[in-house]
Amino acid sequence: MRQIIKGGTVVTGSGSFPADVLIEGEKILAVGTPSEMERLGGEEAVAVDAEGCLLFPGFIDAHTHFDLHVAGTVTADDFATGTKAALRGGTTSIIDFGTQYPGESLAEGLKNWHEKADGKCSCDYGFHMSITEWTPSVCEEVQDMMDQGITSFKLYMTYDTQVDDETIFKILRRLKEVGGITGVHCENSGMIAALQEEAKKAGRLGVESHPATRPDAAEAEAIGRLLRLAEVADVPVVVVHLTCKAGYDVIMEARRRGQRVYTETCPQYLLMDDSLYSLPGTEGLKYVCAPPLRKKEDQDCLWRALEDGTIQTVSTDHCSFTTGQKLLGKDDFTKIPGGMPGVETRGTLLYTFGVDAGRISKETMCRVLSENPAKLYGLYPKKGVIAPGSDADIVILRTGVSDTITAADQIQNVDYAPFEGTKVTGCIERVFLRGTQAVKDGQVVEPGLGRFLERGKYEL
Ligand code: DUC
Ligand code: ZN
Repeated sequence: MRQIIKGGTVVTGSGSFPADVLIEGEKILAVGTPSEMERLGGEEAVAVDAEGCLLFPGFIDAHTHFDLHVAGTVTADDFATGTKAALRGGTTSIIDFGTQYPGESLAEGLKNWHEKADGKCSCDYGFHMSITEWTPSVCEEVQDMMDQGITSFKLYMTYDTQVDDETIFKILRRLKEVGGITGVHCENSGMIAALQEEAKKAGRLGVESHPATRPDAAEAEAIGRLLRLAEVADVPVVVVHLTCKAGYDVIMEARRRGQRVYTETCPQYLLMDDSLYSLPGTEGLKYVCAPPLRKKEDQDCLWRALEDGTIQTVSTDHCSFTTGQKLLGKDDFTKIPGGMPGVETRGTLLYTFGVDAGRISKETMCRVLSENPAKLYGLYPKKGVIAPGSDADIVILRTGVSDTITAADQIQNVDYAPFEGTKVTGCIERVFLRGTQAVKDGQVVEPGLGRFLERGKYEL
């Protein structure tokens, strides 16, 4: 079947222009003026009106945690609800974190994640693999992962999934051999453990102790250590969910030494600050994530870095828990399951508070949500660009509207919305997933079409 999206403005990472988009089956056939489309037989195609709208390549969220066991509970969103919510928010591909649980091989971890996801997804999906135990056989398996489309990995410097410096270095060396890349959760776990012990001894068990025991220095120190390890191992790395200026400065210093460092941040770190942990009652628990929310100055730094290209991607770190689950830690802040929902609102938030507010251009929005993650995670140019031959993953975003984010209206399987009551000025009107109009008038009309992503090596 042929379809034509008419009258919109096509946004790319390097410029925007009015154009019609002709789709044949799952692919984009042509992008051009109405007369060019006519020459290609666009007249006979099913027309979709996008007059006055921006057309973005389907957004890619390279940081989700669906169906993950955390702190004695399981995330509220599984792959069914999570990817449906993602799709509604304009995200046509997610990359979740498959995890090697204690005693498992990477193959077992991957098998578990396929079982959780296969047949349930509403958008395309892939996995990074979190390596938590390093043995000679795991070292061998890294190549098998690469061969199966798992071309990116994840390491934690904190939590019970953490790996020590020697292990990080060995893994980085191995990734250099196979051409893989890893994202790293950077926080100094020893400093955090000692601060948590102090807070508990002093009876400071409330949620305010969460940011106090995970200071920005803990993040900056771990970033610095990682980057020195990566310098000697001679490989690029990805610093995931950067929250603060202190960490940003360390990354810039490494780049000045000549290192290749990729950086991701998330909407919550751009738009929320640590005053939320002082809300009355148990409200503050909803905003517990790690690293924690920071200060206004940190947000300003992150926004500037997005626009000047020194931060390359915005993902969500979607890791959702209901308010009931959050209450597991009401008497002890170390027991609050960490993470927030966000997969449904990333695009409209970035448009409203980024593009419409004049902080970033729409081309930057395209780069950080689509083009750069596609390149970094081996999906480009199949994904990440509206161009002939690419998958017809297209977001039709209507601007100049007024909408309000509410929990009552969301697909995310959570009874609260972190951005409850926030007014947005753009809405995701339609979303095409490989040529199928899967979202119409803001509602998912074709769920369950997600397919496992074929990924190559990083190319950013
Ligand atoms: N941070 C969170 O808050 N939750 C899940 C994982 C992470 O890094
Ligand atoms: Zn995460």
